[in-house]
Amino acid sequence: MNDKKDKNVIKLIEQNNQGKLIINNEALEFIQNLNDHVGVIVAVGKKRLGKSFMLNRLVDFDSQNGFEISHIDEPCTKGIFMSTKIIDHSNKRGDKMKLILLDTEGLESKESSKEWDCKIFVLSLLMSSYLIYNTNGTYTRDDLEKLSFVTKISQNIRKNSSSEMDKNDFPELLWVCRDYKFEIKNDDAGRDALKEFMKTHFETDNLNKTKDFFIKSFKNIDGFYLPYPDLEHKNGLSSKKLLLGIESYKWDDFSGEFYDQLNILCHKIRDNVQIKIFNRKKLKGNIFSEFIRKVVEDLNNEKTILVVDLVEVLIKSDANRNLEEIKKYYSDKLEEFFSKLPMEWKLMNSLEEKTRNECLDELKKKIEESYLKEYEDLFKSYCLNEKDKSGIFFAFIEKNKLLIEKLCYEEFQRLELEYKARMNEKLSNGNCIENFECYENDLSNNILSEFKEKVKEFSTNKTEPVIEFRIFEDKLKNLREISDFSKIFLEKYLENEGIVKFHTKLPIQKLKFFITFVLSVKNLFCK
Ligand SMILES: Nc1nc2c(ncn2[C@@H]2O[C@H](COP(=O)(O)OP(=O)(O)OP(=O)(O)O)[C@@H](O)[C@H]2O)c(=O)[nH]1
Ligand SMILES: [Mg+2]
Repeated sequence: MNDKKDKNVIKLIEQNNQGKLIINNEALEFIQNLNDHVGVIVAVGKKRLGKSFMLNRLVDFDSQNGFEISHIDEPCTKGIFMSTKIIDHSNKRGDKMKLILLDTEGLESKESSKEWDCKIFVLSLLMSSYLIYNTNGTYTRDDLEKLSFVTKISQNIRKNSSSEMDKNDFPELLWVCRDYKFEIKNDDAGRDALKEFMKTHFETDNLNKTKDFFIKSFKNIDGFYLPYPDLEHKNGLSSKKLLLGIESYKWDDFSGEFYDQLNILCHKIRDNVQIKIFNRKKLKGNIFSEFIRKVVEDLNNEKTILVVDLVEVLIKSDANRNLEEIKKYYSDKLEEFFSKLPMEWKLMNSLEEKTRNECLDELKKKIEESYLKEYEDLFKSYCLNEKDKSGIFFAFIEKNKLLIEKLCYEEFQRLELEYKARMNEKLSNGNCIENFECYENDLSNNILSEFKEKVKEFSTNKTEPVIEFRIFEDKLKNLREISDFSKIFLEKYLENEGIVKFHTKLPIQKLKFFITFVLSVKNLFCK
């Protein structure tokens, strides 16, 4: 089907011998793989009026590699051709999209039926986000009626059995008058004249219904006058010569009013082209390709076209797929970051937050706006479900908490042993009572600060589960505490063991304290 493999274009639609529309799957696959919103510029109108030439200029295709143009009086473009160069584009509002250009077969050629023309026209209206209606001379009733006829047919196209299309589902219209012979006062002259022309036409003929259909069928209506091609060439070739041999010249070689106005026209198109929207959803390549498939199928079967349900289902399944991808990315990143827990809470939180925001940004880029909130919430609850403290990040929080507790417990045990060992050593030296209190204080303070040092990095963020030093301090206090003071036991101990020679100058309370402490510690260590 595609006889132009080396070119920037491919056939998208052709006619079979029963007059049905046939889609080229290779071209559809190309659209399907455009993983981005698409802006679709379609040029439609009478044969032999420079449609292909204008589209080539729009994206700087030279005539060798772009849409085929010819200077003979035979229809050149047959069916619908599509650009296959990936064109990243931003319109004047900053909307980012991949541009698709569709060049259609000229209408009213002697070889084609009215029915075929109608299919091409309706298809152009439905597929485009920016429709260029190409006529010659000036705005005429005849041309307006042809366009109105198509908009009337499009009223048979419904979103689904209960809702009609509205103007948001249709493209913006740019009506270009080629070979305009009169003075063009300014760049807006074509637009102002079109407005005036439409107003008088609909009012004079009392065509309110037609007008309603017409107005409802376009997001916006704009017009442009393009003068007769008075091409100038640096080699001094005449305009006629140039037009006849246009295929062999380069854009840079041209100048003149026509060329300047053509460039202004192209600028206008690039500025205003919008993302293809259907049922208030911005379409991406994969959805748009299915949209085309469905519209073509219904047109071929002469059925009422019901496209919305299909589009909704496709957008939803695309959103689900994107969510799954993002979830996987998030989990993989978390696994990677937290393969070496325990980790400082502050660092752990910031790594998670960074990854989550990165994923949300990606989700925003990928998911249709009207579903964004729903899918953002789904993603957030996958990460952190505040309600029931579930979500994948909570699993890491829990793991970190346990590992930090384990680390602290082990550290505590190690220090406890050390404390006991040093106390034991001190107590076995019989002459310890005089400076016992100082010694014990120093030792426990050292141990406390050693512990703090060890676990400090895991306890920096007070808002998160932190290791409470208090727990350690309490344990240490327990270890040091004199709980069961017994004078009898004390005396007995002093008599029998005689390892502690108390200092008679010590006040009795302090003395009791030390001795009881010694006993309890000894008890503890002898267990
Ligand atoms: N009169 C006129 N000729 C033009 C204009 N722009 C381009 N041409 C010439 O018109 C001839 C036909 O151009 P195409 O771009 O092939 O026209 P088309 O509308 O795509 O033709 P079909 O594909 O047959 O419908 C070429 O020789 C062009 O150089 C224009 O604004 N006015
Ligand atoms: Mg053409």
